[in-house]
Amino acid sequence: PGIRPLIAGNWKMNGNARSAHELAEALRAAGPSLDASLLVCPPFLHVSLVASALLGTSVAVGGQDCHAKVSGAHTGDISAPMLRDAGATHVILGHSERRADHGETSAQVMEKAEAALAAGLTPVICVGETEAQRVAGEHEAVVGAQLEQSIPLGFITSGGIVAYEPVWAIGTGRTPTEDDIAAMHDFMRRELVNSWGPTASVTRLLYGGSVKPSNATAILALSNVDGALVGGASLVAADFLAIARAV
Ligand code: G2H
Repeated sequence: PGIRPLIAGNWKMNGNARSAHELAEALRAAGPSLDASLLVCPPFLHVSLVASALLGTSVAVGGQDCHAKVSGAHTGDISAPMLRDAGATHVILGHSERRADHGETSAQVMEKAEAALAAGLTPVICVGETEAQRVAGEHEAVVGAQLEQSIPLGFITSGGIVAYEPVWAIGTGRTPTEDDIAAMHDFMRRELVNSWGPTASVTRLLYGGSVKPSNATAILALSNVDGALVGGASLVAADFLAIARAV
């Protein structure tokens, strides 16, 4: 109670200008009738056009990463102020695909989150264990360390969002059991409140990893699950909205 759920779409490296625009148009009308807030995170190239298409609606737009610096000689990178300028209000940071494909560390995620906050963006920091870590029973230790090492000062008080995405559930169609999700979200809540105080009792904790219309109702009903970070199913407007209606 007290936390309005957030359904966030991570479009990853998919689509083109036309499909991005069509997806935005399909979400335009739906926002006001939902009990959840909506966020979509297109590829950088499409942030501006999606933000324009969603201007004046309650659907927020975010990037999928940002650089820790404001500007400079960083070929191929995009800064937090650039995202803000393009109409974004949020940015996903430390997604496991960034950690795996680009070797991003929690320390770098913290720097990026600081840059995002300084630019007025709300960071969505992703954490999660690998399958080997889960099998070894290290999932809480891993996620606890990621939270400790990637969340900067000011994140909790600024409404920063945390997404739990077990790496082995991403894009695989496999999801943890409901008990496992609830246990991890309860653990994250305890850790955050221990570290940051009572303000963290209203920090949004999203679950991500193969969320789809068929499992959304059960997942979104779990204790301390305040929304979802949706990949594949966010590329189909009807599926994304069905997940939002499952709140
Ligand atoms: C996890 C998730 C969205 P998917 O990466 O961030 O993707 O829903 O395709 O598993």
